Formats: sequence, C-alpha cells, structure tokens
Amino acid sequence: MTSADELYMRRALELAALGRGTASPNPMVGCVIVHNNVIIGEGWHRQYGGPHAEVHAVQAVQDKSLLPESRVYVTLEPCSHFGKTPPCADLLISSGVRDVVVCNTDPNPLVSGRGIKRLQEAGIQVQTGLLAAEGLELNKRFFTFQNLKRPYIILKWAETADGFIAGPGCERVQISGKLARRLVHKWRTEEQAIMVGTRTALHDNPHLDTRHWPGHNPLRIVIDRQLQLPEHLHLFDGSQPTLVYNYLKQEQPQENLTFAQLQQEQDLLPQLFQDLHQRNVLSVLVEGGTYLLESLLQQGLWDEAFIFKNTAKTLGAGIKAPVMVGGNLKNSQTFGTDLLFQFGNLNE
Ligand code: AOF
Ligand code: ZN
Repeated sequence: MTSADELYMRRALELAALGRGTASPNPMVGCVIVHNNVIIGEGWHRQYGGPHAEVHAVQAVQDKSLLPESRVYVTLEPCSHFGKTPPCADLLISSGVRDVVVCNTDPNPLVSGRGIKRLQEAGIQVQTGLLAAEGLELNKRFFTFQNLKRPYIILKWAETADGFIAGPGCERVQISGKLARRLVHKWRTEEQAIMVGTRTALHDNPHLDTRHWPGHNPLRIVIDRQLQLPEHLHLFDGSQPTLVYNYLKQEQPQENLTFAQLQQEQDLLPQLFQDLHQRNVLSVLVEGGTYLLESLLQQGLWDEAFIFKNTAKTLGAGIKAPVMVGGNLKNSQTFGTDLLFQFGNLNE
C-alpha cells in the first residue's frame, strides 16, 4: 500500500465519522472511490436503517464507465447479507470495480469474512487492514458490542478536590463547571443510553437529557430492584424512553416506559448488559452513583472512564467518589477549574 492509499483511507475514515450519533447501533462506515488518482465518488453510512456507505459512494459516481478501472476504499468489510439493504459486496461486484481496500473486517456474524470472500470469488482483488488501528478506535463501540456481546461501557463522574461525589446527606451538589456540563451533554448525544443507579435517580432526580447540546436524547436506564422509585421523578416524565431494570415485572405500560425483569439469583450487572445486547444497545454512559460505578470498576465491566476533578471545590464530608481500579490514564485536559482525566480499561 502506498501513501496515497493511506490518504484515501484516511478520507474514508473522516467521512465515516460524520455518522457519529446517527449511524448507531450500526458502525460508522465511509467509502471513497478513486479513478486515476481522482476521487470520483464518496459516501458514508448516514443513518441507522438507511443505505450503506458503498451505496452512497457508487450513486455519487457520475461517469459509471470509469468504475472498472477504479479502486474502492471502504472502512469496513462490505456486507454480504440481506439486511435493511441488499449486500454491498454484490453492489461492488455488479458495478465492476477493479479492486477494493478494506480497513477493518466485519465481526458481525452475519458478515465476518463472507463479504471479502464474495468479492474475491468474483475476481476482485481485496486488501485488508489499512489503518486498522484507526478504524478500531473509530468503531470501538461496535467492535466491543460484537466481540464481547455487551454494550461499550463508559463511566463518568465528577469529584471535588477532596474526593467527594456528593454531600453528607447524598444531596446533589453541582461539582463540575459549565464547560464540563456542556461536554457531558455532547457525550450523551453520542451514546445510545445513559444509566444511573437507584440512589442517584432518587437523590439527584436527573433529567438525563441533552438540553445543553444539539443531538438525540439517549435511552435512559435506571436500576430499581424492588420498584421503589416514585413516579414523579423526571426519569418517568415520558419525554424520552426510560428502561427500568427490576426483579418484579416485565411490561411496557407506556410508549416511553419499559420495565425489564432480571433474575434475582443471578449477578445483576452481567445480566443487565446481556439484555442490553439483545436490545441492540451499542453503548452506555454510566453517570453514577458511587455504588454502581464502583461495582462496574470492581467487576472490570467498563471500557472507558472520564473523571472531572474540580480543583477549586471541597466539601469536607460526604459520599466518597469511586476509586479507580485497573485504569490506564490516556489523557488529561483542563476546563476552567475542572481537570478531566480519561482512562482506558487496562485489561482490554
Ligand atoms: C457495509 N457498509 O456502510 C455499513 C455496514 O441492518 P443493516 O442492513 O443496515 O446492516 C447492518 C450491518 O451491516 C452492521 O451490523 C454491519 O455488520 C454492516 N454495516 N456494512 O457494507 C456500511 N454500515
Ligand atoms: Zn453494506
């Protein structure tokens, strides 16, 4: 592969990223078609349920007679299954393209190698693995979902300079500043779901919406084992979907409210994530409280963690913030008086 090949694949990855927040739970995929060092077609998977990247790219080519001398760069192995759209591998074959360069192979059991095989059997040359690390990072949610059969789990909390997450009576205290709050709302638009534990739902009465950033409102998930949370909480206002994990009942009484029952004899969190996998939820942002975050940290059930530490605020007493275990510090940034630490799970 030459540096020009790398450049076109970078462009395809850049296009793929335009589907952030809208392609999910599908992966973000980009496609670039090149003839004699000129890009003649581009596309990306814009919307879940909509046409795949290759379809948009082929449609964008004005002079289709150039396709037999063209090279296709696509960030994910072209699909081989009849899903919401016909197989992209067949589209590329019928378009008569010369060769195909793929960034990542598709772990989806419906595809996993069959797309590439199909292209090769039709006489199209295929090369894989170009900028694979970048592709894996871009679609980390999708790859984790497919490989571990659970959503990609992101933990987030804010703590004071002296390590507290809430006041002594569990009362809600605004710890991080305005910039941090906007950033969190942006993150919410990028994930499919937000989750909190019972005590946070009760004491904070959070909206778990995205009012400080344009974008979609994610699914709200709350754990309420014995269904003790009062109905007047914002979580149950019907303004966006809420999923309540509990031990008592399974039903959907209203459009935006679903009760999902878990088995009391089995570990709660693995069960819950298995259920979310079945519901096709690709990623979850866990926003508290301490008990839930610590359980996830201790069970190694997480992929990334974001911790805001407000260096200008102390509480003196209260609920201690979770203790990071198994974290690999990847980055730190400053937002006013907030320090943001980003961790990856060391064991992954
Ligand atoms: C491609 N190009 O742009 C994407 C692909 O439900 P469907 O029919 O949209 O299929 C979704 C699956 O297709 C998804 O899980 C992944 O395996 C593959 N995504 N494939 O050739 C694309 N987005
Ligand atoms: Zn496809």
